[in-house]
Amino acid sequence: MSSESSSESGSEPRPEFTKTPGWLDWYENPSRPAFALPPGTVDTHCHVFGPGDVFPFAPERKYTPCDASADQLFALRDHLGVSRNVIVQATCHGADNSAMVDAVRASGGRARGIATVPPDVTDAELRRLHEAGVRGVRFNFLKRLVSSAPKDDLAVIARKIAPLGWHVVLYFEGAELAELDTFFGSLPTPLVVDHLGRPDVGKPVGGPEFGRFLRFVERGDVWVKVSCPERLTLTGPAALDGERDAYRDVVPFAREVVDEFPDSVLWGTDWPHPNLTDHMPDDGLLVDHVPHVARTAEQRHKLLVANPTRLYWPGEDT
Ligand code: 0GY
Repeated sequence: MSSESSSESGSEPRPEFTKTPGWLDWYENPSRPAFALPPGTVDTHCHVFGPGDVFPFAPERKYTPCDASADQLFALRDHLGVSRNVIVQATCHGADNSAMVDAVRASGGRARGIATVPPDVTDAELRRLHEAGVRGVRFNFLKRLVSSAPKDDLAVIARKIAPLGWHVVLYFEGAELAELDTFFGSLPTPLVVDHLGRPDVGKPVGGPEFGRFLRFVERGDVWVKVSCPERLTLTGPAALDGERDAYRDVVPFAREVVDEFPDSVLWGTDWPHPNLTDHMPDDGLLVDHVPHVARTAEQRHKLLVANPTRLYWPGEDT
């Protein structure tokens, strides 16, 4: 899938990585969005990759990405008009949180982090991560990203992080919820679901699969990221008549969640968009997707500012 070698250009040998064949790099010159994000907007789902020669990718990774550094993330943040980020540990870094923590620290208080930790993580390590700005851990159930996700181990991790006031970020496919639901219900922390719970947008929004997801959210203490239309879409990014309303097939699913649970939704870019295979989104277009799914100013304020601030910077006025 990918190769790794070392170069000895300096005194220290530094690893060099070869990207997974077919890898799509992030979009270099995103358009300026037509929609102005409100001040205080938080991008609650983004990643950093390496750079690989500074923060090597994990031996157990399932893909080798292009580099996507903290400085490049912060440049995008400023270009889009985002105020703050939540940087989610990417699976290509395994449980070595160094790149993510370095980025959170480099943000000068303008980022929080979501870590990956093993079940034997020590309280001292969790305290170190908390002090750096980490506020949650991610449990990933996608087999193409992680080899296994043993529930017993995850339950141990959840019990360890609960006293810190952290939450668990869940990444699963919509069809898997039936099997995972009971386990999720047993976790002692708030839950944050990635990418609308990854519905199959080819199925009806009023159908049983998405209905199950909505009932799961309804139980409470569950937040939903209204993110990744570019990953969920079946019809692609085509906008009609030059309008900037791409990813139309995802809109009914996102609207349903925003309308039903306006106080529990979060927004994120998913930059640098790992593992996309057919197109790389223009991040400016992703911002312009927002008013199509959150149709009132009040919904947008909650989605972009008030809700993520409550979760990641509690106590701050919005
Ligand atoms: C995906 C999506 C993601 C991958 C990762 O950690 C990761 O590798 O997060 C994403 O950004 O949510 O389906 O590959």
